Amino acid sequence: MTGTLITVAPTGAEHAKSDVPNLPVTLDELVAEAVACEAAGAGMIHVHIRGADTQPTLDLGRLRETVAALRERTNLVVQLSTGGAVSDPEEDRLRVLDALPDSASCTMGTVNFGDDVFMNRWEFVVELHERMRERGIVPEYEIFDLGQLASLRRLLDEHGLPAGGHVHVDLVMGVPGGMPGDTETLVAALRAIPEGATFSATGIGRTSVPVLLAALSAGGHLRVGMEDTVSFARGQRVRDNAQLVERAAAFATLAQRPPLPPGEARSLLCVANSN
Ligand code: KMH
Ligand code: ZN
Repeated sequence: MTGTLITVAPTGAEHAKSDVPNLPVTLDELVAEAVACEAAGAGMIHVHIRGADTQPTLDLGRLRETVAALRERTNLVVQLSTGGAVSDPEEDRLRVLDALPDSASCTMGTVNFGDDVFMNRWEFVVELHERMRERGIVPEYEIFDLGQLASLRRLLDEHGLPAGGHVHVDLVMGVPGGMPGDTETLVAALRAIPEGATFSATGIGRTSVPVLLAALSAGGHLRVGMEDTVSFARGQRVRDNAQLVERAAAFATLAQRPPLPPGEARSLLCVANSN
């Protein structure tokens, strides 16, 4: 069994800087967190960016600048979110790919998302998949509910393998409206994952640690970060993203599957070397 890929998702699109003052929202804050997270054991970074007003943005110039800065200061696999915020239009989400990251997220279906709806129409998902392959960008298929794994199989059957030829799935568990973040659901998801695929998992909020332990025990990889949880333990706010990566790395090491450095993360995901 290989080591553990730890992906850090440091910012997300949901938390407000006013509520979470240590959320990295400027480019300098993001790069500093990325450097610290790489030192703590992260191999990949899942990036949402913010504008000068601290609100989520998909501005292409800023995205390009962010990819360049992360490549200059870290060796992390740089994954841009094409999910954005629930209010982002499809054309803006597709344009993210023109920033040419190593990897990008591709959510496999529409899901209720708290009080909102995270829209991912079938034709849109196919367009993301095709455009990523044209650009040599390796997708991470984001799964918020079990039926989305059937959609992933359909996508691969009808439209072929992604860039790099390897399929990597991220189970995003515990979103209100999506699948619960527990061991039973993770095991059910594993039955439906395409053969030969690797997977990581993350649990939102208080499901973070249970999902981490379940994923590790099932041979999976891990995603952690303030996009998914801003609470480290009951009554204790997260110090920074590196604190979450350190904890994941410690659990992975105890499980005899230490963190994969970025070079090995690239091999696992079949991401070409960009540095
Ligand atoms: N912010 C969520 C609406 C992704 O990054 O691809 C979507 C999301 C998934 O975070
Ligand atoms: Zn995201």
